[in-house]
Order: sequence, then C-alpha cells, then structure tokens
Amino acid sequence: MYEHDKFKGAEENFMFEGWNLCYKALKVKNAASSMWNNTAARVQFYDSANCSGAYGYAAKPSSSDGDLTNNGFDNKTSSIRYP
Ligand SMILES: [Ca+2]
Ligand SMILES: [Ca+2]
Repeated sequence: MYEHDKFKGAEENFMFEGWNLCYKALKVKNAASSMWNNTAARVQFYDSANCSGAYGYAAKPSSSDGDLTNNGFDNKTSSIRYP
C-alpha cells in the first residue's frame, strides 16, 4: 500500500504467511491511496482496525490500483485480510 496515488509516498508491504489472517496497517493507516496486490488471492481492505465488520474494498488477485478514490476507499484502510 502507498500513501499517495500512483504508488508514491510512504510504502507499506505485507508478507502473507497464512490464510485468513488480518494485518494492521501501521505506516499508511488511514492514508493508503494506491495499492498493488501481487498475490494470487483476493485481499480485503477494512476501515476497522481488526478486520471487523464489512470490508470496504477488495483487491482482485494480481491487481493494482493507482487511485482508491473512485472505489470510495481513499485514506481509509486500517487493516487488510488475506485472502
Ligand atoms: Ca493518502
Ligand atoms: Ca481505483
């Protein structure tokens, strides 16, 4: 995840080490504006801190999005779930 659009600004990477795990955003908490998913699974993005409630955005497998504004999820992600 990246702080700004088009994969710029602060960067936070996640190494997924299992299935159905929740990872908290630290560096880019409530700041992620673009993302790159290089895994073969769907990754769900949550406004809540612990992947609770409904997710707000789902990244398709092997996808990237340079601007989360049109997905209604700019500067909102606090946690992500894989897959
Ligand atoms: Ca941002
Ligand atoms: Ca988008």
